Amino acid sequence: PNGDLAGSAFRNGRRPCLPAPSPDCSNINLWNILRNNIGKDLSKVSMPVELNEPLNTLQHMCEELEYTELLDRAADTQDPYERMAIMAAFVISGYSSTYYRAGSKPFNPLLGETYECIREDKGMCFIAEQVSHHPPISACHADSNKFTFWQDVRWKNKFWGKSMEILPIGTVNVTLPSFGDHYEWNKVTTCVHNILSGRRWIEHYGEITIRNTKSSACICKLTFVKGNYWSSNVNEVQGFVMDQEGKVVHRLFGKWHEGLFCGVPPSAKCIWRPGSMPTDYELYYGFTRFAIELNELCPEMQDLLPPTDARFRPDQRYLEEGNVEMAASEKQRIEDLQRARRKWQEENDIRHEPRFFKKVVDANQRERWVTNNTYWELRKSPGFINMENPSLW
Ligand code: PIF
Repeated sequence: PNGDLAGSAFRNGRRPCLPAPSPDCSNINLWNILRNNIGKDLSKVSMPVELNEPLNTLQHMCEELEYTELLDRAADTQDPYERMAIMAAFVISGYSSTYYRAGSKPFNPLLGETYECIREDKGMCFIAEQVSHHPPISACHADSNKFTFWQDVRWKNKFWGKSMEILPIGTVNVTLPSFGDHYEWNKVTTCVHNILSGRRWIEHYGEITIRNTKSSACICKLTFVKGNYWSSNVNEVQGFVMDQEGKVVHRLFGKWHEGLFCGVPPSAKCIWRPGSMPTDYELYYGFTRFAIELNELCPEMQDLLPPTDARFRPDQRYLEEGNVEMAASEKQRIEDLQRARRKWQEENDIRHEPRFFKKVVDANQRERWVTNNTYWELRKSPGFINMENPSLW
């Protein structure tokens, strides 16, 4: 086989497609839901499962790691300016999978829900946990020989009638031990257009600054240009790598769904381009190949994963299998269970403690969630199957 689909499916044995196409959700009246909840924080409204895709926000954070080969490349790049340009490509690549994803939203994980992802092919291990329910906060951490990646994500929603803005709060971090670098950056605003009618589409806009907190040799500024549906600058990204004196060393331009170039056209060099989409992706939630693989539950993993892993969440699994009725009733049942747990904890004055992440206060007095480094140790010994685990569903 010479198609890269067949090649990678063979090489790592991962599934090449979802078990069922996305269900038809044209009967969902989003307008009614939104009208009945005007002025309310939408994260406190239980949404019909038909609006969801069979991935949750923890798995979404993992999707930002589809192009870790860029981090590997950065870790092997001597020149700090070039290294920063590759970091910029990595930052932008994290948005590429959202291009075909305006149709649905991820599952909101239950408090204490986890997700692990081991990618031998990428040399990476990822772990995430939902550390807060209201407001929803997801924390994650990924290790590799070449880099460490972590972030915690919180959103604010702004509903504008025709569109909805998602304003992320938080900092993304990457360290490259080979150079002692610690990169930090913010995320841009995401806007879902035509929420109520017409063809939904996603836009990202705003500025990102990438800093290396361990060296002031250079910084990178990126602008995700706010366009409109008709203009050609849709999804455009522009930016530059600047040295200590403020002199531009590299110019960057491209589109977050198409690729990033460094230099000045026509001699600019392409630093990153997204992979091809799988066949019939429109029928399958617009998932990339990487996204398709995220919720796969291989038999040999069953006994190794904690029972809180998203792969065991029944409503999400039913939706993935195309069984919307069961997905809907299970979502309701699981949410009720969570409400009962919350009530019990409140009555007994118990505060929820995340299992694999701890809260720290950073240099800017902001609360951050970072790994407590217990997940992989416990997985190895005694093994989650030999431990007491929270039962979420
Ligand atoms: C439920 O989550 P939903 C609600 O939080 C509900 O309040 C809670 O009950 P409780 C339930 O336990 C939850 O399951 C609502 C909300 C969740 C996110 C963040 O899954 C992701 O039913 C946002 O959904 C990314 O959804 C959006 O928040 C990307 O999942 C597009 O706010 C939203 C999203 C708004 C949907 C607009 C549709 C666009 C396609 O009693 O415990 O409070």
